Amino acid sequence: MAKILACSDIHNNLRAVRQLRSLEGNDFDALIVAGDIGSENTNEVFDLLQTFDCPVLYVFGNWDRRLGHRQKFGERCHHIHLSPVAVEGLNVVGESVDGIDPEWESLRLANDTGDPIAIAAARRKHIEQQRTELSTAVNAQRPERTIVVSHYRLTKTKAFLPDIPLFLFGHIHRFEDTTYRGQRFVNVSALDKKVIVAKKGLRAKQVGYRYINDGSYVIITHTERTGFAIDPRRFNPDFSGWDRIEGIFSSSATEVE
Ligand SMILES: [Mn+2]
Repeated sequence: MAKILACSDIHNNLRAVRQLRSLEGNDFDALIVAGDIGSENTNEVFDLLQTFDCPVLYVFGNWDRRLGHRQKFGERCHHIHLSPVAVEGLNVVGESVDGIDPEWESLRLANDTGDPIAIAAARRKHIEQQRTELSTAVNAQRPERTIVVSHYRLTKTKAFLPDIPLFLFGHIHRFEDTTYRGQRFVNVSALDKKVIVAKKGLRAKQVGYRYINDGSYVIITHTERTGFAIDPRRFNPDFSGWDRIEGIFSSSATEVE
């Protein structure tokens, strides 16, 4: 049996990672991060994730544009972009379209004629090329036992990854578990999920808004006999004494401890 913890969208929120750490034990075969780690305290985030005592497999998202594809964050951390890692009878592989990709950087320089249309065309070609590489890497070894991880939900997967049973993604901060044409798509949702609140009975406009982090993630188990089971979990913080404020995001709000 394989047991995997999958999360996403950390957005530099170290406290959210500490909360996750305090909620879960060391019985995972792997940890998966579906992007948006954040580039402000990346090393601290990975140091904490590595305390789970298992490989940390990640892809990049739009918050990770300043991070290098080949940057090293620790012995146990693996950027799984086009690069499968074996986990208890499964393979886990990913796709990063964000971050500093040395292959694209050299292509971009070679194509730098000052023509933005030519650059855009080269970029599209490069992404297509990566999809082909991903498809080749996946189909080379038991695609029916492979999990594909990306930050944005992949589309048209029946065309280039037809035998993959499970896709994990993030970016949209909402848990989702859907099956489409026999393939399962799970939004593992956000560890960093700030809910704006105001003290019950007080006039928020006068005393200011606060936030409570209601992060969520999933636990994935896999057995040969029963296939994949997805168990969504959340921090479930105590909202008693607070009113949730919908439709407002206050960047000056401080966290309720
Ligand atoms: Mn994102």
